[in-house]
Amino acid sequence: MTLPEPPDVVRSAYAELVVTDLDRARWFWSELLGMVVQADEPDALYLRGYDELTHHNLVLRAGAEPAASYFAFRVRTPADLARAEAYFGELGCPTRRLPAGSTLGVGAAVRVQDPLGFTVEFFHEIDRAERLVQRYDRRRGAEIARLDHVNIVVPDIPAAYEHYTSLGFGCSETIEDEHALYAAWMYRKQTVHDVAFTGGAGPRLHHLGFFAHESHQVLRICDILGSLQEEAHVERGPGRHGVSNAFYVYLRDPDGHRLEVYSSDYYTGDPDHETLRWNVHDPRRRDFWGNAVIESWYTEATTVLDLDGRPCPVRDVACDEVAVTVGADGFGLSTPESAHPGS
Ligand code: 4SX
Ligand code: FE2
Ligand code: CA
Repeated sequence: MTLPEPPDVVRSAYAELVVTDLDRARWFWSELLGMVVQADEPDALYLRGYDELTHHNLVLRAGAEPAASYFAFRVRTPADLARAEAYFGELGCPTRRLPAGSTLGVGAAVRVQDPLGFTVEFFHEIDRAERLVQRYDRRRGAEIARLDHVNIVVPDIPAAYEHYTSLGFGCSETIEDEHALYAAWMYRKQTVHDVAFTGGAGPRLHHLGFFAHESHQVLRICDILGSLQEEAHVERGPGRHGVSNAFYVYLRDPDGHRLEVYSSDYYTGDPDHETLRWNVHDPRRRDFWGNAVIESWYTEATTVLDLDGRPCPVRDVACDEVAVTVGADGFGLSTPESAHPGS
């Protein structure tokens, strides 16, 4: 199939999470994590990081069940909205035009249900926000700077890789072996990723990755959670990723939505940037110090909603590498034998 020209995606920009208790969500995301409240409505909060110069990186919307409504990519020009509509229309995906203001602070947008089953928004115009880069006096918690990436759970990693390659994304890193692709990190902005894939029953949202500049900000939010006896919000880490080299911690918000505080990855903007390929048996791939990944990180994720706000049914994993290969990308259970075959 020859597809029309895809929209020119600049970066991952924001996402909307449905939360069941907006006050508790505000406490977690704003008071503890330190995201800035940009706008406050009776049923929604609009939050951004300190470096962000646009209206928001996250919308928290009150609802009956936790879910992820959509995630959004900024596109380079207003004409890219029509490109998004034509491109996804040609793929047979449902598409919807949103008039300016449908999301507070955002201009006209196009929402699609993509071939992987996710509701994805494309927008160009968004209100400017006050520059807080050097308002050190206002910083709290993890001192979140901006949204860095979205990680999605998909049953078919090669299909996700092909889809985002067609959309013009580069691939910075993979986890693979001679038989299969287990995970991939793909970018439009000049960092390791805007989107990455975790294998499992999907479509589901795995996590939102928020950028902090320095590793001490990752440690500080862990210390704060410990002091408040809120340590149950810490799910995985802190640690150093093999993939991306980022210093990280994964937290779960009061509704179980997973977020990552992600700091200090690297530049990928050269045109001949090469993909770094990790073997699935390398114990350093997901934690450079070889710490095991806990099971919930692989299995638990957030329900995603379709264009009409209904939960998307999930499809099970096509080829479960955990079941077929001892020490593969499952539960961090690499054995010495699988890490160094034959030794
Ligand atoms: O667990 S991995 O080291 O593969 C990893 C997970 C690397 C970068 C990420 O952003 C991530 O979520
Ligand atoms: Fe991540
Ligand atoms: Ca824990």
